[in-house]
Amino acid sequence: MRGQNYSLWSLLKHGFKNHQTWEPAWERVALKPSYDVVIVGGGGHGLATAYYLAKNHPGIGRIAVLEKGYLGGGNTARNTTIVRSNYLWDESAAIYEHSLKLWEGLTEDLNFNVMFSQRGVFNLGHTLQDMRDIERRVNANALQGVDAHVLNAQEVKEKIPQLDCSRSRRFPVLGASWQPRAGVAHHDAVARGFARAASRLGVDLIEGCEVTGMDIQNGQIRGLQTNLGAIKTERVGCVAAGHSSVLAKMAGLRMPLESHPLQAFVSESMQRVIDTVIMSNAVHGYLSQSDKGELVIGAGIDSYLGYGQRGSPHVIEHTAAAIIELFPQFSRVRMNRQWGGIVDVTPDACPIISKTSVQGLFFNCGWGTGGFKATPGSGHVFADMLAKGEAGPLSKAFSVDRFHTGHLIDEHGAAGVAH
Ligand code: FAD
Ligand code: PYC
Repeated sequence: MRGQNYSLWSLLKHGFKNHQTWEPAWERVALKPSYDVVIVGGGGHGLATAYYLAKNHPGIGRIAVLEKGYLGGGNTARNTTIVRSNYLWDESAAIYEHSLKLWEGLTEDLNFNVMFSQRGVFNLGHTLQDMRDIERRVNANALQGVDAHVLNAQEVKEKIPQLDCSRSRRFPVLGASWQPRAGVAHHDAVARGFARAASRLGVDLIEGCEVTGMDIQNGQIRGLQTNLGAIKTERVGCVAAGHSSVLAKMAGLRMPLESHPLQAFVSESMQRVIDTVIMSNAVHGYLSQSDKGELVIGAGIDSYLGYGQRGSPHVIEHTAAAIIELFPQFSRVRMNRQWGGIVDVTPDACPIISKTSVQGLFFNCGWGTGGFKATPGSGHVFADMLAKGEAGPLSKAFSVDRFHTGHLIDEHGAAGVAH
């Protein structure tokens, strides 16, 4: 939209012209018979991978992103946009902090406003054990160079006056961890920004293109079958979130993943009442307020496995109860919309960024309930892996081999309420 005039008159003029004079954000191209690198999955991570691959590795050749639906229409369109890096273990804090640093310059880098708002994230503690876990994590963050603080109940109340901090609550607020540089970004803007920038660097973005099979000969990937025809390629990066195990099966691989529904919902629009992000593992809910004024609310995964992008009503009921426990006044707010995504959860709540036993076939998956915050960092390190064929310093701990060697990175605590 560079150079567009945003006056009301201009908006009306373009509206009546049915946007015909608008420059498309990315080029629509036909699928070619062969590519040097193919990325399967056109969510935020796949698009970021394509962008950094084209930008940082210009000699890599022709790149395509194949998306079975529309770009950014999976979990990218469905998540609640929380961005933070306050994880417990060095390996995960490092990759999420790398991502947070990229978020801080992303709007300028893409020349597209991704609406990154560093409004801070609070993780509330309601028991002595919660507070000990918070102190441990914040101390770890201090050593890792991640900005995080322990606040007591009074300090929390000063920063979030609407929060019910009375001692008589069933789960009284004893304190919180607070990451001031954390916040939210706009999910659609992120996908569109990466898509536009990747397209301008010559990446083919193919929507409505479902990968249905893999052509593997002598342990090397040679091509892909799709609903739009077969293509030849010797390097494939699968970034398909909730469908990663389906793709792995096409290659005869078994990934340690479970696909679960994860739901969220929003209220009617209101004046600004919440200017930060609040999460509570104990009462089990989280919320922020969107720029439109809606309360954006979520909690945990539905416990059953499935590929349906919807969830069960009892999860919504428990989530609403948790939010009312924290903010009794919101019991009077009407809820507007509910939806679900499909998230791919690993046993240690950490991602898999890995080569596989098939030469040329790589997976970036298992971000579970927390991958939106990783979008730029994940794309950046995965592009590097696809270009060099090997893990780099930030991705090497996330090899799928850790489930054989036992070098797990248990982030169930910091992965938080949604896990
Ligand atoms: P997706 O956007 O799902 O992209 C994967 C793409 O692969 C999809 O578009 C899909 O259509 C495509 N695909 C699948 N199979 C094929 C195939 N065979 N051929 C071609 N294409 C294929 N994370 C946070 O950090 N903060 C949050 O606040 C947060 N909230 C969440 C709330 C909800 C309700 C949900 C559902 C998720 C949330 N997440 C959050 C998690 C986050 O959304 C995901 O971890 C992240 O979006 C996954 O990466 P992705 O964006 O590339 O996935
Ligand atoms: O990872 O911070 C997170 C998160 C919040 C809600 C869903 N995921």
